[in-house]
Amino acid sequence: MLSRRLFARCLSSRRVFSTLNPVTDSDVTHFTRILSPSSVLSTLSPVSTPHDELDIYNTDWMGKYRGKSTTVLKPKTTEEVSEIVKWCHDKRIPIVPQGGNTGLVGGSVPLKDEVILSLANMSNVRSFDPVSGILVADAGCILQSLTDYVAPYDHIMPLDLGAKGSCQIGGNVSTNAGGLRLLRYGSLHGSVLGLEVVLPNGTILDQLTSLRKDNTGYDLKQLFIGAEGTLGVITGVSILTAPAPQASNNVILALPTFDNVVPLFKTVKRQLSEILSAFEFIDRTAYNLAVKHGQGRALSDEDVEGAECFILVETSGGRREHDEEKLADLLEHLLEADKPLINTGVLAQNPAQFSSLWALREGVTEAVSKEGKAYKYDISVPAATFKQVVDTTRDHLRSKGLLNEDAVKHVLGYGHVGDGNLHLNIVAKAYTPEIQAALEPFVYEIVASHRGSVSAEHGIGAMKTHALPYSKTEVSIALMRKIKELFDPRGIMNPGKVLE
Ligand code: FAD
Ligand code: 2HG
Ligand code: ZN
Repeated sequence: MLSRRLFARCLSSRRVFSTLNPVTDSDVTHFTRILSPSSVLSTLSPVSTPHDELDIYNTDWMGKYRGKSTTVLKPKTTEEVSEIVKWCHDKRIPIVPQGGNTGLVGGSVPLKDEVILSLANMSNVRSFDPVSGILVADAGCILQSLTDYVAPYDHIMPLDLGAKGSCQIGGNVSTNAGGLRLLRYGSLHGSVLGLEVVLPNGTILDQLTSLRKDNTGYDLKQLFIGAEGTLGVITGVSILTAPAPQASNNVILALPTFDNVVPLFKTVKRQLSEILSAFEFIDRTAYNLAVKHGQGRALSDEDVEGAECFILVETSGGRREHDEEKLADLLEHLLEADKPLINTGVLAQNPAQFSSLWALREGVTEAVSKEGKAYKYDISVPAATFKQVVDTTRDHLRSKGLLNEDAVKHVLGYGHVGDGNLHLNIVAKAYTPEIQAALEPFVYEIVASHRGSVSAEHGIGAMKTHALPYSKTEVSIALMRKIKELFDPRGIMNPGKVLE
């Protein structure tokens, strides 16, 4: 029998789709007329793509969410996007915009048989000004390729994440991705200067300005940052890149107890001040999994002995000698304190070691996916409570008899201490209703008890629509609904995502 909550969700999903239509053969015929042949994949006539060729578009990165779309469209220009959206608007056909499909909340794949509008063929840099650092690019540009593009001009992208090799800048903006550089460069709400968006009726909204300052009324672009494709399709992004640091270094610190994390953060902030660029947390279970699955080079047994958790500190500054001296002073201070906050620190000695230490942290998500099926809770809670949240969740699963090799194998935490963002991962043998029921609303109630956020940086997608009230007031949700209604009265844009 369906639980009441599941039943309510089925009803609301039925309501969202009740006025929408599936793609037909005649729609596909129309798409083949307005797009080049390679831009239309459809199991329907007259294209008849084999079903399995659509699997990668219908399935999310974790293999947790699966849609049943018959049709994937891959336009090459903003005008083509506009024509597709206008047609879908007129025919009331729902659309899921898709970037690199690395999202972790089920937002990038259909709930049913929506058209998938992939931005993969829109991957040109439109302009770059090496003086201001302003980059204007198609939404389908892969983050790593943009990083490579600006590197010869001594610039870096203001964001970096483990999925950089696949995720697209349009997807990053649509999810308001945080990542590993937020501590230094702030959120995309600050670094995105302008957007070009195809609205749900096909109109092109050109706000692709490259102005640092523009106080001309409501800042509409902010609404699309983090909208997860529910208000329109982002086709172009203007973003402020940062001057590349002249020197970067990193160190992994092994801590005897989690209790030292917050005092350590205070000390590191004070001592490194302007050169501190990342302060990332990995608990022992996360570290062990990263090592087990070959992410980065393991520290020596001696270095990890007695460590309850690890902190990766990165510095980025203007003068190598100055930065190295500051980092060395910090390590000395930490190790020689009367009551040391750390057991040891492993400092990168060359670029390969620098990358390898980062790989230990960035590779946790990949390692977790190799270990099993992950339930991911990307939450904002006070940094001092990270361990307590992980432990309480583990104890709760144990009390339900679910902590064993056949159900939940590991409960672990890692994330961005500086941003108060914990990634609580529950690694199971398989996704099951029992584990799901044990985790929710349990985890969301913990978050609410800290007045935290149920989504710090990954978004709401399909996963957390029901959990929105744990972090947003009724008044806020009602306003969000009005905004959705204003932009998309027919409800064709990514239905069932963000709002139920
Ligand atoms: P997709 O997954 O394709 O889409 C995500 C959402 O955006 C969907 O709702 C989709 O409909 C919408 N969308 C995509 N493109 C457009 C567009 N052009 N216009 C309108 N809507 C669009 N996230 C973080 O925040 N920080 C991290 O550190 C981080 N690390 C990760 C590491 C790994 C290994 C993985 C797999 C994921 C990680 N993520 C992280 C999550 C994910 O990579 C980000 O959410 C990323 O920004 C998604 O980009 P994408 O191009 O893959 O978007
Ligand atoms: C990270 O910080 C990402 O590594 C992914 O946001 C987190 O997989 C996760 O839970
Ligand atoms: Zn993260």
